[in-house]
Amino acid sequence: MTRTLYDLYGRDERLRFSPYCWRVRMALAHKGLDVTLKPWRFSQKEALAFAHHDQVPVLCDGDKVVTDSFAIMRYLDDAYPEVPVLGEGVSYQRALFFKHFVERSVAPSLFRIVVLDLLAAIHPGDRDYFRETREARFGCTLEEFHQPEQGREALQKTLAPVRGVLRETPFLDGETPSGADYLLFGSMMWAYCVSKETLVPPDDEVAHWFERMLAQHNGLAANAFTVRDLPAE
Ligand SMILES: N[C@@H](CCC(=O)N[C@@H](CS)C(=O)NCC(=O)O)C(=O)O
Repeated sequence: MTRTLYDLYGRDERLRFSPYCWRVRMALAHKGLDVTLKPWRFSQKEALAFAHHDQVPVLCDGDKVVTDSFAIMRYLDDAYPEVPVLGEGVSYQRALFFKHFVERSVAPSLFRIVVLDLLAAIHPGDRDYFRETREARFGCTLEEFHQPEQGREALQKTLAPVRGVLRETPFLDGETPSGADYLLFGSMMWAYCVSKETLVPPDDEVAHWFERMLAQHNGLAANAFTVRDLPAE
């Protein structure tokens, strides 16, 4: 059976930084499922028309088409129930809470730190679109939104409960990583792929956890192409 994931790429086709695609890639690897990545960029909306969607990730699993990263994680648990990533019932509800925590509390701080590096990492043909849509969303220019120190300070505070868990277990989901780890990792990997900025202090529990996450699934993320592999533009 063919399994394909539409995956955002940037100014180099090897640069894959979407936080939502990363959480799905980690979930697929968690379940030992192979996938072919299909490079996609913002201006290629027509390529997703078959899915009636305009954002990545889009997963095509045989005949089944699934959009939205969290829905894909849920689909993977339904279709491949061994080693669940979100689980069911109480476990699912907690993962849902954590997804909102990551998207509403963690991602905005990361955005403040890396927004201009992100702009530079995006394909040149997508930059005007990105600027226009994100400036409309933020209500200010990307340059005004770029506040790395403020972002780092907010991130440190926001990650306090995460740090609390990591003082007790090596991963957010316990002794081995699962859905919660992939949800947070997706966002941190996004920032790490596009920027060399320090996100959390190197001696922080979250920094150690991030290193452990990079190494998971045979170094799937550790081996990913990042801006560190690119010449300066
Ligand atoms: N809720 C969606 C969000 C997906 C999303 O925002 N994807 C971005 C790439 S990181 C995208 O494709 N954006 C298209 C656009 O902004 O036009 C999910 O979890 O999959």
